[in-house]
Amino acid sequence: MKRRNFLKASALTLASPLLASGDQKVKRNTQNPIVISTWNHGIPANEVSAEILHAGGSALDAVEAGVRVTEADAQNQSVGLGGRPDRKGIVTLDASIMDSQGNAGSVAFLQNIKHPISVARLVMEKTDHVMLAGQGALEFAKEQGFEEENLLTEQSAVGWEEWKRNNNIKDTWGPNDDHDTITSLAQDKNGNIAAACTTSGLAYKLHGRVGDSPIIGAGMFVDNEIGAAGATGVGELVMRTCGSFLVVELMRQGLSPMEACNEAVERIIKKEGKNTKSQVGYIALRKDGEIGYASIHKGFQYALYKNKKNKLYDVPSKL
Ligand code: SD4
Repeated sequence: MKRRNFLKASALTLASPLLASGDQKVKRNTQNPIVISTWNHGIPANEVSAEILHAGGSALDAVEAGVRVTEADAQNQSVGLGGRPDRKGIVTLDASIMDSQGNAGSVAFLQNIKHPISVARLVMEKTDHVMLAGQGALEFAKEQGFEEENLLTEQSAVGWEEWKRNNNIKDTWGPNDDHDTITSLAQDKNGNIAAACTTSGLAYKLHGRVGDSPIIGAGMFVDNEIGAAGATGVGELVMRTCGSFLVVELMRQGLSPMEACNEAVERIIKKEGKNTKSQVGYIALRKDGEIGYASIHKGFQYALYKNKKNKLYDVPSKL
């Protein structure tokens, strides 16, 4: 093949799959709000998001309001108030948010603020930055009017004491063990997509540990031309594979949301081996409203609001 023809041919093979989902072949869903969230706490979160979407609100407002329900729920021990603490007994929170324009905001290692997702949104909207961490994030939150409060509930303190007594220091987490972040993806009546992710991270983690949830492209990612994806589970495995970004990019290359989630999980299994005890789950939402999901182990669930129904579904395991 002549050099010029070869270049032309390779450009075509590269370009066509890259455009597959971004072009007209995948039609944008409008007028039919959709929300997909991780785990069973996704149900009450979706309820709130759906109300906003049906009233004509934006996907961004919907995901923020939805995950705030989980953040405020003291019974939920993996997000916001009542989250399980780190090894030092301190609750540290990670959160991120992304809108349909590709704007993003996040906070990491934030303490004493119940709604990290709203702080993340203000980082996105009021600063030139994407991410604030630790003390700086706390100072920013306070400047924005957030009040400090103790997030360690009695229930979580008792769990931590018990964990210390058993000297149960472990560096891997089993399937669905001590982690269940909320990640939420929504599409509004205009067909625009946004995502939010918020967590207290892995229980009894090292002090200072930050997971995937505040990392754009790991915990969640939105490309309005294609769709969105979000993660839950052991963040280290998600970060090492740029999980949510990968799912969206695979959809861009023409994989269905389900195929994309499966491939992202398979890549983790390939690296970790089939004996891995760690759990990771993905959810995805393409711009035509089609969803995808996959997880390494059984136990992962997602809550889907679609066609005015809000239901919880089990995700089959890969292993
Ligand atoms: C983390 N991905 O901090 C979070 C925890 C989580 O389900 O999602 N648990 O690694």
